[in-house]
Amino acid sequence: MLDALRELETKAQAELQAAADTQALQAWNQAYLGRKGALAPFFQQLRDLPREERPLAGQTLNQVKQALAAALEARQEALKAGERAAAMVAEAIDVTLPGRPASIGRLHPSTATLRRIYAIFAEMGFQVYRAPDIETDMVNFELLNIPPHHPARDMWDTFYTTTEGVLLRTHTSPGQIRAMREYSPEPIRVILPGMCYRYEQVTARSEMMFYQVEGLAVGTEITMTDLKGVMAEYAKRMFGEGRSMRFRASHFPFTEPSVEVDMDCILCKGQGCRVCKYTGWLEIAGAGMVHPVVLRNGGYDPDVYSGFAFGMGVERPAMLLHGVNDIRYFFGNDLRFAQQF
Ligand code: 2NL
Repeated sequence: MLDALRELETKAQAELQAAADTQALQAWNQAYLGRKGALAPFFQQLRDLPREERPLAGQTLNQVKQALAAALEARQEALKAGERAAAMVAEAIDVTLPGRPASIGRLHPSTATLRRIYAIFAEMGFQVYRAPDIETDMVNFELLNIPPHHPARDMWDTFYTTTEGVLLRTHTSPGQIRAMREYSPEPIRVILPGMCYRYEQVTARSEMMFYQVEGLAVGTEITMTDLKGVMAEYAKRMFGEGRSMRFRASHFPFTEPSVEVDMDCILCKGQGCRVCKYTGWLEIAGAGMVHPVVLRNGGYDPDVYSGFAFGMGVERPAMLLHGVNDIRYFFGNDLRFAQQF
């Protein structure tokens, strides 16, 4: 029996060293140490041995069993260490590689254009005034000399809230009323940027939401030549030297007289092309001298004070400068558009 045991141990040890993964180790454990393993019959045989042979045989049997169990544990540890070492090599990270740069984004094309406009007017002494997008009918229309049922309201139809008389502003002009009321009787020079809303068929040329910038100067010595100089300076700074200007008579309820401000077409230099509809001129703003009624609504005595005002879109100059032919790109949320700026 002792010889058979020794032989079994040698065989088991050899097989154990050959076992290459945890599965093989488990199989080995069952084959030798398990309840139905190769060692079990020896315990059976022990009982049948003559009394005097039993102690030595029992001792040896236990030694072999313990030796095999210890060898299994050692082999398990060795395998695990090997797996760890392999993983260290396979999953190694080069901590000296440079990191991936974080994407910091960029300004929306409308925002970038707005900021250029701020900078130009800031140098002419205009400060930026902010006003709410949600307005009252009173400030959006009535104080701007547009009474209920005035035909001009058709042009400025908008979105209404469920609260009577509260709506989304159709222009930034109501903010100018707020600026005048805050500063009168001090003279002011402000520009007022912001989103405006119109109940409008959306096309390549008109959106139902768009940015607008309005300018307003109120003081005791302000004339239409100031308006013309400011518009000419803006056109030059925004679109380049050598711009010519023209004023065409127009009408707004809140200015008198009112004009449309044109500059020579920057694409064809006044020769006539598709962009200027073969007129040689591009409209860049609506403007005029502040109507006396509006001056009074803002808190200024029209017999003492005068002022000029202008209003212009923001997407339009961006389209001209960057050759964009459809205003819907601006709020279409397509990054491929925004990333070109
Ligand atoms: C346009 C025309 C304009 C104004 C806006 C204004 C504001 C006050 C008083 C007088 Cl508080 N005028 N704003 C004046 C003339 C034209 O905008 O075509 N905008 C896109």
